[in-house]
Amino acid sequence: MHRIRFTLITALLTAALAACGSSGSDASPTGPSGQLVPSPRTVFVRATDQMTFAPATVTVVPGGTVVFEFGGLGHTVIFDSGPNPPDDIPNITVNTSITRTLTATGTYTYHCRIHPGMAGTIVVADSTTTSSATPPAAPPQAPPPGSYP
Ligand SMILES: [Cu+2]
Repeated sequence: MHRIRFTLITALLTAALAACGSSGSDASPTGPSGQLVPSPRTVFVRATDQMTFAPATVTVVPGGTVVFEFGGLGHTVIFDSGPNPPDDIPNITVNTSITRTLTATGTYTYHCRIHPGMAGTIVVADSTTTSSATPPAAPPQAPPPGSYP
């Protein structure tokens, strides 16, 4: 008797795990309420005193410019990847702004040479998809009849 019950539970667990594994395949890159908006021609990235690039990820049109704004704490910008990365800003730079132009569509990553973990991403694309801040709420579900404990 116990043996049959154990087998049944094992079968149910296996089915549940299989369902979990297959549920990730239908994820679409854009949410149902995502909206395409044109990318800006110029974006500003601050190299902050908190050792971050802010915002960490920006999107700009092909041929657009990224303005790196340096404050009182020195930073560098070293490009790591991307289809056609612009020149690095290899020298420790303070209190100025330096512009870089990105021509080729794609994703570019960069980092600061002197601050481990200080990194950012530039996406070069004609448009970007907004992510909806408030996903549509599921309608409240009434309990099935006769489900009182
Ligand atoms: Cu830095």
